Amino acid sequence: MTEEQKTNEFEERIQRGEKIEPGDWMPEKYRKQLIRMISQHAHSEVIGMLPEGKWIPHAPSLRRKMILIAKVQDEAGHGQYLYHAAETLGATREELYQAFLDGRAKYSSIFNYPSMSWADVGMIGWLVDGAAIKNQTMLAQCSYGPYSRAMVRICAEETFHHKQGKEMVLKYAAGTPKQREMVQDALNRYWWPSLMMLGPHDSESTNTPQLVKWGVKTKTNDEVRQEFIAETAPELIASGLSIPDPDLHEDENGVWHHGPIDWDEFWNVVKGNGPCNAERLGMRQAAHDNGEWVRDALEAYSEKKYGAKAFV
Ligand code: BYC
Repeated sequence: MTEEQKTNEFEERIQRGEKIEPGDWMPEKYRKQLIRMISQHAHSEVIGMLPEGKWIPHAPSLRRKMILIAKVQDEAGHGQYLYHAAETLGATREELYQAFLDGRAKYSSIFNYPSMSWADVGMIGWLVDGAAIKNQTMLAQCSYGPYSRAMVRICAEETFHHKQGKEMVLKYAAGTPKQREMVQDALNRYWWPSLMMLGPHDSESTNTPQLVKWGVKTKTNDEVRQEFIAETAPELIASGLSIPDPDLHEDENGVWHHGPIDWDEFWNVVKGNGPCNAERLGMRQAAHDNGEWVRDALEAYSEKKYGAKAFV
């Protein structure tokens, strides 16, 4: 079959709703797009442990500490499933991770904002995990089998993360004046970056048309953002907190409208100039360097015992 015939057959499979599996023929662009997206997603999960992980020693109770440790551990697990999914496309973990450490690969903009108080932990759970679930529920329908299956499990776990965040914020919103002030401040800082994390406006989203055509995404960035606002805004308003957007309102048809998003800020963060880009990558690099002896020891053990390289 010619390349064109193979591509037609591939696209017909996608239109029939079939999953594409690792050994199947796929256009090179499809493979590259998936490696890009899945590895960026994996890096986001790994770097996403930092803003919340920082607060583990400061948790106000053992219950909150246990929940937060479990959440952060889940993010490490998500990174692992996702690196595995990317490996099924022929990429190696080492090359993907190196691109991340070198700053050549992107990761989610949201993790380049600081977590400045304990209330941020709750707000990240409600807003960041909430936005992530909206995007990832869509990706669970993705045409690539391993990614879509990873998303089903990840979404189940993210749902717990989302609920713990909402529970925390609602409690503090109804708590002491200081607690209320802390969650309001967290909302003021995290609202806009949470809208931005769902990707640029559709007119700037260069990858969406191809990804939608190949069933990787089933919705555009703006569609997912709209769903997120429609679900989250009424609940936040009901909690008595104030969303930092004077233009935000629901029209008579139940459609939510928001004020202008500062896309200059978004692109600045994506380009590496956000408030925490350097700190986050520096911490990942240090953790990677500190773990070198573990990787070396595993490799030496595996070489000796099995005569083969261990994948760590
Ligand atoms: N940050 O054409 P577009 C989590 C880039 S982690 C940085 O719309 P696409 C969690 C984009 O890569 C959640 N860069 O892209 C973890 C592209 O540049 P390249 C992370 C961004 O791929 C711990 C360019 O802008 N979720 O849940 O169609 C604790 C043009 O964009 C961002 C995922 O990674 C951004 N926010 O759509 C708590 C999900 N947005 O690569 C929670 C998987 C865009 O062409 N990824 N860019 O040089 C996706 O669904 C899609 O990649 C996106 C962007 C919707 C994010």
